[in-house]
Amino acid sequence: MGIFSFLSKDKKEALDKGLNKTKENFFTKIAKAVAGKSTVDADVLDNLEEVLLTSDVGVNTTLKIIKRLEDRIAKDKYVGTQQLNSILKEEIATLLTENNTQDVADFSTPADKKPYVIMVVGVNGVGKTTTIGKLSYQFKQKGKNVLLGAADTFRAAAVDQLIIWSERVGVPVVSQGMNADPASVAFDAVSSAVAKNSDIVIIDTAGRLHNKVNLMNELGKIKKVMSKVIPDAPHEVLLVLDASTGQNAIEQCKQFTAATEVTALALTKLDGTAKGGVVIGISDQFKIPVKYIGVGEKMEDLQPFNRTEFVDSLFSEE
Ligand SMILES: Nc1nc2c(ncn2[C@@H]2O[C@H](COP(=O)(O)OP(=O)(O)O)[C@@H](O)[C@H]2O)c(=O)[nH]1
Ligand SMILES: [Mg+2]
Repeated sequence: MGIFSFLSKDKKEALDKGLNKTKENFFTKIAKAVAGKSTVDADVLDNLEEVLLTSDVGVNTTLKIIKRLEDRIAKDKYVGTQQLNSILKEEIATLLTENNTQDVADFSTPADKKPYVIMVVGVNGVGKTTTIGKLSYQFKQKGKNVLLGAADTFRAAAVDQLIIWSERVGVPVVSQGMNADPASVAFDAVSSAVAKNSDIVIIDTAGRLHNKVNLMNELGKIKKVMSKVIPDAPHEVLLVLDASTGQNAIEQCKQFTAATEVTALALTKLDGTAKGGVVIGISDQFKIPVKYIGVGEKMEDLQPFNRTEFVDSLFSEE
C-alpha cells in the first residue's frame, strides 16, 4: 500500500492546490451570501444562486442545485446557515453522481484495443498538445508504448511543440512537418503504431480553421482515414477544454459535441483560475465523461477526474 497511499496523497495535494483560487472565490462569495443570516431562507437561496452563476457553474446546473436545496429545506424545515456548506457539498456530490458516466480510476486503456487510438480535439490554446504530453508520460509510467502523431500542421510551432514533448517524455512521434495534410499524418501515425506494435497512439489536431464547417470536415477526414487502418479507430475522441474560460468552455463543449462524436473530456488550467466551478456544470450537463483535469503545466500535472474527490477538495478547509 505504501507507494499508492503516497501517490494519492500527492494527487490530493496537487488538486487542493490547483483549486485554491476557485475555493477562495467561492467561499468568499458564500460568506457574503449568508452574512447576517442564521437560516437558509429565500433571500439566502437567491444570493446563493447568484454565487453559483458567477462561479461558472452554469445556469442549468445552478438551477438544479438550488432546487435540491429548496427540497431539502422543505423536508428538514430548518436549515441553519452554518450547515449550508456541508449541505451544498452533499447536494452537489449527489447531483454529479446521478450523471450516468463512469469516472476513470487511473490512466489505463482497454487491453483488447491495440493500438488504442486517441484523437485529441479542441480550439487553439486550450491545452491539447500539453495534455498529450502529460498523457504520454502517464501511459509510459504504466509501461505502455506510446506513439504521437503531429496532425496539427497549421503552425510550425505546433509541430515543434509536440516534438519537444515527445523528447521530454521519451516517446516516438510521426510528423510530416508544417502544412502537411493532417489526414495523411494521422494515417502514417496509426500505420506506424500498428507496425511497431504500439499500445497507444495519440493524434494532435489543429483547432483553428477558417470556420467551423472546415474544422469539422477536417476532423471527419482524419477520423475516416484512421479507420482505414483500424476499422473501429479512433477509439477515443478527447475534447480538451480550458476551464479558465468558464462559460466559453461550456459553449465549446456544446458546439463540438453537436458537430462531431466526442467520447471524453479533459478540462485544463484549473490551477490559476477562479472558474473551476465550470467543472461541476460540465460534469453535470454533458453525458460525456470528464476523464482528465489539468492542474498545472508540468508533466505530472494531469489527473484522472473523480467526482467525489473533486467535490471533497472543493469543500475542504485549508
Ligand atoms: N497552468 C496551466 N497551464 C496549462 C495547462 N494545460 C496547458 N497549459 C498551458 O496552456 C498553453 C497552451 O497549451 P497548448 O498545449 O499549446 O494548447 P493547444 O493549442 O490546444 O495545443 C501552454 O502555455 C500550456 O503550458 C494546465 O493544466 N495548467
Ligand atoms: Mg497544440
